[in-house]
Amino acid sequence: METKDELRKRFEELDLNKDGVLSLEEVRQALQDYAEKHPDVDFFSEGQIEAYMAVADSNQNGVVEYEEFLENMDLS
Ligand SMILES: [Ca+2]
Ligand SMILES: [Ca+2]
Repeated sequence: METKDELRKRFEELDLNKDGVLSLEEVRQALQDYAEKHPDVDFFSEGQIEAYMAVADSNQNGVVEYEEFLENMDLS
């Protein structure tokens, strides 16, 4: 179980342009990194990335806020 500090750090690493939210492009990058680190995952198709984004972005404003990241993104 990660601590909140670690999750915050993870979020900031994923937030490449440091605007405080994760765009589709940043989520795509995060999923590609995840796939690289997990041999059982080949890659994420564009459809999978969009589906993931749709789940993570629960208020549907097109970006993933930190609160949504905490609730929905269990990348580790
Ligand atoms: Ca960002
Ligand atoms: Ca959102």
